[in-house]
Amino acid sequence: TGTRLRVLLDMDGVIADFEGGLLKKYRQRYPNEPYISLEERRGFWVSTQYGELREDLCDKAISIWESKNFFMDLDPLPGSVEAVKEMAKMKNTDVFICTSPIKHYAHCPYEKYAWVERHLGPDFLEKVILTRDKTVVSGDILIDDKPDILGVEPNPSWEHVLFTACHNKHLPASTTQRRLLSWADDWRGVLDGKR
Ligand code: BVP
Repeated sequence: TGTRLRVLLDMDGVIADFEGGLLKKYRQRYPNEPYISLEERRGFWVSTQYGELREDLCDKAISIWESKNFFMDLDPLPGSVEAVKEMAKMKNTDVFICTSPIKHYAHCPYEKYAWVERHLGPDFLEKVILTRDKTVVSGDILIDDKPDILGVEPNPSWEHVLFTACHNKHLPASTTQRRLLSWADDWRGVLDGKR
């Protein structure tokens, strides 16, 4: 067991296309309101950037991901499902999906499980970790598109590998934080670097 590699995979922005799903449903619901294209996205919090565009657009953006079927209907990001399934079959490798549900809990937690079952299969339900604090979860690697992952544990066991997303691709290259550019990038190499 000590020789096994434990990989934690974020869901929104890494496996599931949260940004694409938000923009699509926002434009459907508010066709006459301004929006932020994926090219123009900056900063992790979509709601903050919409609020900067116009004050009332913050709540309008939030209304989209608080709606029923928002999380269920997210498309997988290109190559994610294939990569996750292959990773989970690798020797000496334990894969978990580590995702933060929104606090409006009416739909999101249920739909995250349903999404995993639908796209990754029922066996993956064993691997779902819902937490608002990823620093208390132990692992060797956390692949996540959020640049700053903070919580009560100041020294998490995992190395955070930043998954490139529309909102973080303009950030200056870090000397300390490794990146995975997409699922077409060398994710096997990232894992091998920790074995
Ligand atoms: O479930 C997503 C949506 C929500 O935060 C969660 C991010 O989880 P991880 O990817 O870190 O696991 N979320 C919420 C807001 C604003 C709330 Br007010 C947002 O702007 N972006 C966002 O992703």
